[in-house]
Amino acid sequence: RVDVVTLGESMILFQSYNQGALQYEPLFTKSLAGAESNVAIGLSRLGKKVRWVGRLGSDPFGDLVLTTLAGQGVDVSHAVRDPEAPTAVYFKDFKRYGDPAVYYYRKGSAASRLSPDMIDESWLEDAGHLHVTGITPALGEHTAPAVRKLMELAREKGLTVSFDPNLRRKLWSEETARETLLSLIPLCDIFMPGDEEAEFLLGHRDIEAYGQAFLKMGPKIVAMKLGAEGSIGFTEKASVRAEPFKVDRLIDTVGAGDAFASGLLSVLLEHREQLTEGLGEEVLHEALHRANLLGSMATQFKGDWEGLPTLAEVRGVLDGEKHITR
Ligand code: KDG
Repeated sequence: RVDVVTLGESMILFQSYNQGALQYEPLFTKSLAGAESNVAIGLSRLGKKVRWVGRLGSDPFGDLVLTTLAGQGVDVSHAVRDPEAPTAVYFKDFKRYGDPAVYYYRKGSAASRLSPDMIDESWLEDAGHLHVTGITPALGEHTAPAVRKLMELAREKGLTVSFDPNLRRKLWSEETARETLLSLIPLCDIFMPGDEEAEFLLGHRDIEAYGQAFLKMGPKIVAMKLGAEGSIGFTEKASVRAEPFKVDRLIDTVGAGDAFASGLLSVLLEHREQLTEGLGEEVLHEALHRANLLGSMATQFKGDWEGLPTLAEVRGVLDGEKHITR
């Protein structure tokens, strides 16, 4: 049984070794990145069975994506190789203040060539849940209908679906982004925007009102990230706030939202029956609390997912369970 299937583009990430300005940095470290594979790794470390599906070039970087994910316990047996297009790469430019800037080299990549006719039912075999993000629809001419088709198929097959809008303004126009992201919200059960993404989608600033506005579109749960303020969750019956965790050394914010998604889903999927019948406030709080912890942990390590915890480490922090370190 597979707990979660996710579809997305995974790339090779180059980060400056000394965290200096990109153009003057002579040394780079090479790693894996991609919002959906970050979630896959996060969930796998928390003990869930996860399948990552995506298109990669028939090149060494495609091999590296697969071996890294497989090494993290993620099932990559349904990944597709494209002999005619490359695996994408991207660079992270650390800034003295604020979020790192990212530079993508992904136009024409294998993943950007995804189209609805390539969606394969077998990707969802034996699975309970599908997780997708708003990055994939932005990648190519036919990727948005492809994501829509997979979400529809998942619903038909009785899977629950989560959707993180992951707005990436560098990938598409604001108008297309807004229209496409809004059109996919009705196809998910769990919607997880950040407050700025909510403002972008709804066109006004009112955090308390966002929950009901999105719930009206179809999802059963809205889990909203508030950055350093923690998070807030909404169901038809309740709104629940979860406090943030202290971040001692803020190093890299990229990947924090994916860490949040892993923490959230790892709890919610333990209560799958409640996802459709109505989620209790306690479970929602526990999910947001763990999601906040993972988000804060991700920001304290260089790299998108390297700092993500195992279930034992999460229990160590949250329940004070002793974790022997030496
Ligand atoms: O959420 C982290 C992602 O932004 C990063 O891994 C790269 O997938 C990526 C993207 O498209 O921005």
